[in-house]
Amino acid sequence: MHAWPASEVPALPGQGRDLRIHDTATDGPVTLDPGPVARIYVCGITPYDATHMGHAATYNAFDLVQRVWLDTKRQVHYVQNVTDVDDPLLERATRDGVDWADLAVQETTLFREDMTALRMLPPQHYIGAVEAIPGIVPLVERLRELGAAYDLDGDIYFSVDADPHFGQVSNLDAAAMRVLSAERGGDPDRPGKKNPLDPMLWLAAREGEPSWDGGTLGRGRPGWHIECVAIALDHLGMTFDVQGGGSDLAFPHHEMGASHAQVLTGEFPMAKAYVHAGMVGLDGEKMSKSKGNLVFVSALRRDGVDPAAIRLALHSRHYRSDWEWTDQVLQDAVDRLGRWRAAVSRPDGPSADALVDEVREALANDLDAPAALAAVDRWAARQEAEGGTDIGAPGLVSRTVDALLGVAL
Ligand code: 5CA
Ligand code: ZN
Repeated sequence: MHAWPASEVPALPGQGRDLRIHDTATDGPVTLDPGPVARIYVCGITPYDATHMGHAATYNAFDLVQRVWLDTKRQVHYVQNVTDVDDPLLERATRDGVDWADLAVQETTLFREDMTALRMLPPQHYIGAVEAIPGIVPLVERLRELGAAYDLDGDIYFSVDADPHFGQVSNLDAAAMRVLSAERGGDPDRPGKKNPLDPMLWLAAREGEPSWDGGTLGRGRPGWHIECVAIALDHLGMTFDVQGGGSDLAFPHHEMGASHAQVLTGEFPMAKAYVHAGMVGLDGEKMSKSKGNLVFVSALRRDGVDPAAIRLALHSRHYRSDWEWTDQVLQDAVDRLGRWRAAVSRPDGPSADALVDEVREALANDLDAPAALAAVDRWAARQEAEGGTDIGAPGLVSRTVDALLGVAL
């Protein structure tokens, strides 16, 4: 499918910094050294109830990853999926009495509009699960040939015991994995499974649900994890730089995906860093489609909130922390945007050469966007208090904020 239009990223003077980022698998920082083309896969939405502030915060983090790389004059090869067929989407369509495919199209369209308004860089490949099915089927067949998949009443499961590295993304014990599996789309209690954690690769066609021709697999539809693996391997290959998503994807989704890919290719690891954003909450609970406690980007836009202010609000919390969306978070961002715009609209100001380095340094240090905001705040405060004579400074600040933070002043 098509993605959304890219906003331009201005080039900055001087040298960009290599990204040091927290990797869930090693539970520590890694300094990534991608080649001339950095490769990143970010899990996309399941298209219903998009785009809430939790989604936006997660995509914001991975937009920053790309901006840091682009600032080092690398190209970025970015792939994102859309889970446009899966249990939660079908359940929502049934609940609301709408066609599941129409719901997916409508919500994906809204997501594109929100991403465009927020100036999030688009993926080069934006791929739906449905369009990936022809690539998924041979992978499941291959896993069966390798003895890493088995049939259970027509459904096909992946055997987690086939991967010697299973468990090395999330580093959880078996009991914790079992709990999360049940909570997040797995079926650990289904009788007949070899290992309760084994995830579904291919679901045999069910009455009243969409299904596709799966060749030797029979009619059915793909499991969730193999969807992302097929798309990632097809467009990025193995051992790409970053696999990204919210922290709720570390297990089972990224754990299972890594195992599928590692068994399929015999290579390890699938990604050099597994990067996870914290969960955004509202009124003390994780913002989630199933709970319905959602603040939508589109609703704020309709209320006349400047998307640049939404973007600054997202930057105001570190991507790895769990945080609460409140009206005050947004109000602070609106105020900050006003101060920054006033500061750059003057014909001259204090030198901004050091500021470029401070913002670069902050973002290269595990995407410390709050520190980057603080650096710009200091420049804006100096501008307001004493001004300056550097006629290039306001423009340089604008370009820095645009290139590295995705905010047009
Ligand atoms: N389609 C799958 C990934 S393949 C999926 O998880 N879709 S989603 O629509 O449920 O979530 C899309 C992204 O937003 C995921 O990375 C998820 O971790 C993230 N996300 C969902 N809720 C929140 C939240 N409250 N805070 C932060 N990120 C969230
Ligand atoms: Zn995914």
